[in-house]
Amino acid sequence: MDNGTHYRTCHLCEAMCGVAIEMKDGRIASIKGDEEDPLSRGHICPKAVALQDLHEDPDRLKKPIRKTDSGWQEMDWDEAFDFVADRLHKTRQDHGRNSIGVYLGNPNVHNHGSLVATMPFLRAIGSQNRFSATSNDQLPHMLASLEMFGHQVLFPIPDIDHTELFICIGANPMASNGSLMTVPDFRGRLKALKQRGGKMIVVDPRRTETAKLADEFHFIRPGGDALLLMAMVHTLFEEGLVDPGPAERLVKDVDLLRLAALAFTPEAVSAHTGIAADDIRALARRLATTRKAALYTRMGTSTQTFGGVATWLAYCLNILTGKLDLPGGVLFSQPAIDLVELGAMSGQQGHFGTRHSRVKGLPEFAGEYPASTMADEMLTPGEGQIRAFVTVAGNPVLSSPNGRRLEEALGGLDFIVSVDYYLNETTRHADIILPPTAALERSHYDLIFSMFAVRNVAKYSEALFAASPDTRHDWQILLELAHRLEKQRKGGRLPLRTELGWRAFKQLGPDPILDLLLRSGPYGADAGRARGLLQPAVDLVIDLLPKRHPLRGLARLSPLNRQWQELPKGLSLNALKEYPSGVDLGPLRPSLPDRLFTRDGRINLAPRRYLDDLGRLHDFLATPADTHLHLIGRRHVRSNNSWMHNSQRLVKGRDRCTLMIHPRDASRLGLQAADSAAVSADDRQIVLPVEITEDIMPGVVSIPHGWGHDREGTRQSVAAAHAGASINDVLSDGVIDPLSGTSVLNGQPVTVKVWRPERQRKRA
Ligand SMILES: Nc1nc2c(c(=O)[nH]1)N[C@H]1C(S)=C(S)[C@@H](COP(=O)(O)OP(=O)(O)OC[C@H]3O[C@@H](n4cnc5c(=O)[nH]c(N)nc54)[C@H](O)[C@@H]3O)O[C@H]1N2
Ligand SMILES: Nc1nc2c(c(=O)[nH]1)N[C@H]1C(S)=C(S)[C@@H](COP(=O)(O)OP(=O)(O)OC[C@H]3O[C@@H](n4cnc5c(=O)[nH]c(N)nc54)[C@H](O)[C@@H]3O)O[C@H]1N2
Ligand code: SF4
Ligand SMILES: [Mo]
Repeated sequence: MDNGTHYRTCHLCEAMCGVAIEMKDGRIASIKGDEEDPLSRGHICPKAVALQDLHEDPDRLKKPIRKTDSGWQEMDWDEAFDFVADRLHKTRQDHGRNSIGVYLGNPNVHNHGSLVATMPFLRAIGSQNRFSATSNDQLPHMLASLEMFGHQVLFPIPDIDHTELFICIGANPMASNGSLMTVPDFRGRLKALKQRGGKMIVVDPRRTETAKLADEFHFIRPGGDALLLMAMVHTLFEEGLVDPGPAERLVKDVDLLRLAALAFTPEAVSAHTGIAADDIRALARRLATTRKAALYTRMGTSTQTFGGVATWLAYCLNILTGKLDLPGGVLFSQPAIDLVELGAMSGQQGHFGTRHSRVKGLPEFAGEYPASTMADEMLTPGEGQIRAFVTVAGNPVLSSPNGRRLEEALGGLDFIVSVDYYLNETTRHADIILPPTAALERSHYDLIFSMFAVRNVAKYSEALFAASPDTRHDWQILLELAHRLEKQRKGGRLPLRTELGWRAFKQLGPDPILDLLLRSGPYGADAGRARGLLQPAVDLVIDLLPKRHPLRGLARLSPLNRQWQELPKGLSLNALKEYPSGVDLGPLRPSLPDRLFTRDGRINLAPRRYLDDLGRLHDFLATPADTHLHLIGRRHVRSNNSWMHNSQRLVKGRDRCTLMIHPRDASRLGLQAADSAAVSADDRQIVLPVEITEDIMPGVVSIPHGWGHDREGTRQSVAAAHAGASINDVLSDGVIDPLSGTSVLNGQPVTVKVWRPERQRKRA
């Protein structure tokens, strides 16, 4: 496009903001919020400019590069694909299929092409040694959804636009713009909430940007959430405040939950949480007695020692107080492409613990092992040891705990290929890097985040720039590798039908699939006259067939499902192209009991796994609170995980990679404002500037993740000049939530000391 305005969705975080990109003479002249976007209504954050910076970044790779004795050398695509397929195939032949490890990073879920191509790619690799950012992130939410609602991606979304009480625990939407709650312009939505008389309560070990806007704020000791939430459940039962409302007839095992919470009185948990018993009781009462209320938890409660139990209890609290399926409470979304129903139709509701990792015996979730055990699987010899590794859009060296150990493990592998457009802390270990096209060179549809949005919307963005012929999209790279690997596996030739299938897939790409899914989805074409004939048949199928029958799934998904008949109709890819700012599909609305996927059609309030983990919670309560400093993470609105520090406009200004510490702790340790501190645990240590602030709870220190760009041999010049230190170089990969396998990224104990470079050097 030469001149004019291009509308699209920003893909950088989960918020799905609409952007209006002004083009002049083939270049981006400005990036602004799109006022017409039905969800973001003109909001963008400072990161939106990075869309341009990423596109124009001279460090961004455009051609495959291969590591040689004389440095990195560019390679042709065809040659590169053959090279990778040969090496992976050889590893598979020599050491078995599980000898290939795969790590999928976060940007994959912001990329519909990758999502469509990942499945065939993983199938072609055929290894059980799969990992992703999930186990450093939202796994406990997926597990709770699977155990309670029968589907791993069916999340209750806070109806922030209609609620009157928003309780936010372990999340900082003012910085993150929401997670498992796509909520662009959180500030504006909060303002509207307050204008209608609503309130926000925040619980966090740090007085965050969100906490500063709260009507009520409580510091909580890291890892204390399960106890806090248990005591709230206890209070509800004790004071007769349990009333599941819309979900009344669906919930089961309420009594088991009551018994489980018996010992956890607010008084008993007060010391371990740092919250007064009266405040805990008041919190439970507020939730119960405010009709339209939503309790929301995120990273701080999921990536910690009791991540599994805490997330489950948060779901329980919403259900016990009648907030589930209530407008203004928490509801399931109804996206235009319903991956929940599509997953269920193909038997992909999810699974957990069907097999266990080789070295530590940790449970798989959704076919993946915990990222914390990746290095174990590379370093421990034996049958099934990882010898070759594939990373796709991931930077686990900075994003997984104990990054240095992971680097050591990567260094010992036979072969690594990375699909990534940066030569960074992880990909520098690769033998070959396959860079995809830039985001603005591909079309965009949010398959995942549309499911988490606080309003149902659909939007398709066409590519802004044409991809040059000598580049490949992520989906093309993945499909090409998959095709070649499959061919190799079959001895060099595929049966004609399979071969033609691959070719057609590679020719078409993901967009025709989008079109098909949109048309056949709940907002798809109006059945018109066909309805008269087909409706009775569809009704019959839905009524008569067993809950999990694929035909029933198909019927439910179709525009002919009566439940969705009042929905707007007529979506298709072409229809969406007519509305470049997106289409509003209305607010979240009740969907129970139809949207449950449990076998008995009920909500399981007390799944066995969680009850089994309560012994550990009792033990924790019985042990006196320890006196260590506890390390937590943090996010900043101008940063995004590990990969946006190469934009000068985003990193400029004051150093943000600091150790936040309370004045009381600082003075005890002799730390002053201009000092650097050494933060350590076992033999791991990093050094970074201190930031003394009363905004952090005494006994707690905070470091953001995604920094540590001072490693040798990377090619991100701006990031290297703003290196910071990686919190994951201190965090242990041996500490996980044993229930779910999630990494403990918040609440690990650390030692902090003043760092005096001169003296240290002399001594050394
Ligand atoms: N201590 C601590 N650790 C954390 C967290 C924390 O809060 N504290 N947060 C965790 C969370 S929530 C997450 S999601 C993870 C993220 O962990 P990862 O997904 O492993 O890491 P990212 O930093 O998102 O790195 C993304 C990589 O993808 C590349 N990339 C970007 N866009 C594309 C694309 O379109 N295609 C391809 N092929 N590559 C692309 C980037 O260059 C970069 O290398 O980090 C986790 N780690
Ligand atoms: N600007 C920006 N936005 C982002 C990202 C980013 O890196 N930068 N990353 C994106 C990604 S991948 C994700 S997953 C989301 C995450 O979205 P959020 O979950 O909202 O992000 P965080 O800022 O990590 O919020 C976690 C909060 O938990 C607190 N906390 C730490 N330990 C505990 C604890 O034990 N208990 C309690 N109650 N709280 C605790 C922390 O102080 C912090 O305020 O953000 C997304 N959006
Ligand atoms: S909040 Fe910022 S990074 Fe996230 S989608 Fe909106 S503009 Fe993009
Ligand atoms: Mo994340």
